[in-house]
Amino acid sequence: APERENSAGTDLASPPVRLALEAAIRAGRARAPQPLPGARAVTNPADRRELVGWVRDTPPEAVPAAMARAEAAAAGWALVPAAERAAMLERAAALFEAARDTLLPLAIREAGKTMGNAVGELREAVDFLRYYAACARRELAAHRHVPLGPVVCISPWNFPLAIFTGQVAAALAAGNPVLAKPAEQTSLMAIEAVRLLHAAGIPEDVLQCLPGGGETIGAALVADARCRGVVFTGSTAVARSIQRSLARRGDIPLIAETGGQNAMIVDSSALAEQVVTDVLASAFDSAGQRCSALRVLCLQSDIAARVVTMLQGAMRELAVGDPARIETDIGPVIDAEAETSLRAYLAGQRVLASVPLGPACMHGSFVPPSLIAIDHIADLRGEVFGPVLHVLRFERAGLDALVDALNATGYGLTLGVQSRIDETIDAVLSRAHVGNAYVNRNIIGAVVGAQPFGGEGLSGTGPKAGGPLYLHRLLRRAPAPVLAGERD
Ligand code: TXE
Repeated sequence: APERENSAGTDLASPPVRLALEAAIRAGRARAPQPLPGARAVTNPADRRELVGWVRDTPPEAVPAAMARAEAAAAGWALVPAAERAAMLERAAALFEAARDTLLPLAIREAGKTMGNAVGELREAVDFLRYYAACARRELAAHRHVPLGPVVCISPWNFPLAIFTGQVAAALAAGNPVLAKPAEQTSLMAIEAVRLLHAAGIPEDVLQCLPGGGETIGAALVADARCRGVVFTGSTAVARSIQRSLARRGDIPLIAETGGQNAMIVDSSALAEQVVTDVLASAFDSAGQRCSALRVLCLQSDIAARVVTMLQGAMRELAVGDPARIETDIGPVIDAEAETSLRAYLAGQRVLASVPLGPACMHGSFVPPSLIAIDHIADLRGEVFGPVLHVLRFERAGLDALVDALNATGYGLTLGVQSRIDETIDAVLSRAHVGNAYVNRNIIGAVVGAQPFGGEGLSGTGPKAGGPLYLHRLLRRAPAPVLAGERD
């Protein structure tokens, strides 16, 4: 895959940027946010005593009025030329870049992102804005396309800026009014992003942000008869419930991106040092809270003991702690609930390695990055959304059966292969059912425009985000044409 361009103009390695970021975080900490009446407090997952801000959730009775506003704005927005809509998104991209001293500290303090991850988030959000703007200019400007109408965008907390912005930008570029329901844990980031999109010229009725609960506000938005399309990223269970809700109302398109049971298959020809570097990044970056993250490392028996020993050594060097410090490799998980459920999961396992947590982790939602031994793919139960990596041994003769077992989990998001034998790589790739495969590298990359991202089966519906087909799912499809004479 091509390397991502430094699109947000932010080079974290440069000392001025790092100093400015640290100063912005300090300033944010020093300013005690004013409590809003009827609002809930948002605290920093790295230190739950630190107040980051206040969010006023949408009352459920406000949903029909918001839908009515969106519906009333639909015709006018559809008539705005695609090139003008694109220009607004491009202006928003520039505003996002200019707001980095607000957005990066929020990603760190509200979502627990490390500095590097926060920068990556901002870059990806900006890339999505420019990419869908370019698609609209290229594909929608010359011909008339009919948008769907009000589109509901429901996003998760793990990429609170990138996924949120990507969903919204695509739906707007296609000419739809948007009702965006961000994850409860990361509403401040979404509110800030929407403020910038409005400042770029998107009318307030065309883009509304409705923070609040999933089962209350999210479900009510989806169930409203005026909702003409849904874009969702999150758990498979919620995606299913949305699908059921929409099924009662005919042909309402749903784009769902959900989780994965992602594996890396390493044969005995692989370069062990490369494997260790790639495994650490793929499994533990973002504290494992990526739908693409590596969950199960499959090692050919001949090489297994050596790689596990090397991983144990490398894990001792990982710095887990305050994500606002540049030297931190791994920050907290999103909240106390996630910490409790991950710790409960770890309690019953055969732990091969566990990174000890220092005093910096005392008041936050931290989980020790851990390596767990399993014997069979079928031992994996559901998606473990945190810094937990399972390790499994296989024999060369069992390679096809291993890939079949991975396919049988029903998920099909990412897969890595590490080998210096082309036949092995081809054998795995031609058998596996996955959306994105990575050969002799880490599996955390998705590059807007260059390497579109999305899975199969339980992992999502397609089309891939950041890819050429995405906008088309957000347009009304003409009924399938019937040739004269073919009717009964
Ligand atoms: O996701 P949810 P959560 C997976 C991962 C994780 C699990 C739970 O497995 O452990 O999801 O995370 C809204 N109708 N991923 O709880 O619950 C909700 O408010 C309509 C994978 O955050 O699916 C939020 O805005 N909306 C992943 C969004 O759905 C509803 C990223 C996602 O919440 C709703 C994050 C309902 N009935 C989690 N219930 C990835 N693929 O990257 C909830 N919501």
